Amino acid sequence: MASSSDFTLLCLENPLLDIQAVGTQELLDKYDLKANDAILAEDKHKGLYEDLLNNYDAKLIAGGAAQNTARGASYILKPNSVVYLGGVGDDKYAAILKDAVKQAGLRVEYRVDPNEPTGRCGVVITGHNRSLCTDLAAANHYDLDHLKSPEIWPLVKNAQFYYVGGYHYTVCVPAIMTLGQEAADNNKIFIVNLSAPFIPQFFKDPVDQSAKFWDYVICNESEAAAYAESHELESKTDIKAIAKSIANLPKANTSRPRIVVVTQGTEPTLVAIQGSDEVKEYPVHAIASEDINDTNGAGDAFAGGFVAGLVEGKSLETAVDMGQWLARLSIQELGPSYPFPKKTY
Ligand code: 26A
Repeated sequence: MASSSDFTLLCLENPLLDIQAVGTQELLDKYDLKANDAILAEDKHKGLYEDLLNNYDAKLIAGGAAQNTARGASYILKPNSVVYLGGVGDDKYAAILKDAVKQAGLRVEYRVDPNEPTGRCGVVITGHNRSLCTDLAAANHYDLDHLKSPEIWPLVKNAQFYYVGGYHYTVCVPAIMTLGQEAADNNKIFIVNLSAPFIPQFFKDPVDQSAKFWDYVICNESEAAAYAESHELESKTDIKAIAKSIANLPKANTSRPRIVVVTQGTEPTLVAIQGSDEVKEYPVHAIASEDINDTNGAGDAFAGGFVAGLVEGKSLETAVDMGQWLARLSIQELGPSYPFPKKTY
């Protein structure tokens, strides 16, 4: 039986199936992809998925950035802690996703679209880089009706932490605003991940509209730089200064300061706190290059560990360390996955 303290973390974004293979520069060139990037598929990319499956021995792996984070948080937290929302189709790809999340103990409440297939992300691995190319399909049809439905809204009301993947800014801004408002009105925690440079770059208006609700912002150095660029901040390269600027944006719930966490690959993770001049640095746990399987989902895993730390009421320092611990585990696995049998922090 679920109790009211269950499902305290509610996550929202785009459930996707990753079609992942080790590729070549030639493959990247063929589809005009950068080695390390995340984009939405255009017509010229549509052949990528079949190409990966037919010619590159691609594997099908559960993906979707915030779904990876939600699986990561439930990997750490006690059972029945995390619920994830997003849109899928009524097909075999959705069945693969459901199987994968079950293993991690994550509850999913999908909006099932009868007319659209489940979204796919083509993942081309070259060395330690990953190029992500997403065809959102059913994930693009997530809507406020689902969030506010009699089955889902009680889960929203019950949760104390909301985690929104930034990729959802391309899908359903009203759902993001509704969760943000709900958090601000009830002193709950609203966490956003900026997800990819194109989000603060091309979705600037909805990003800015919801910024007042952000209690925690998680991003990496290139997303921070893209934010600085599109917002014409004074420094476009000083990541500490950018983190401080985001931390000091106006905030709806003034009872706690905003916290901005910037990961920088193997460089130290930065933490800026609203109203504070100091930006703290936390070194990452080093990992031997030969132990890296691939970096697909490393940032999502960091977020999963970090958010699990917040839910468990850990200190900021411990939460960052939990993020780095989970990221380290995930990059040793194939795609955005975690080792089983489970390891404990
Ligand atoms: C809207 N877009 C582009 C996306 C994504 C996405 N998840 C949600 N929306 N593009 C890539 N991903 C996911 O990111 C993970 C790695 O961080 C991939 O599915 C992959 O699992």
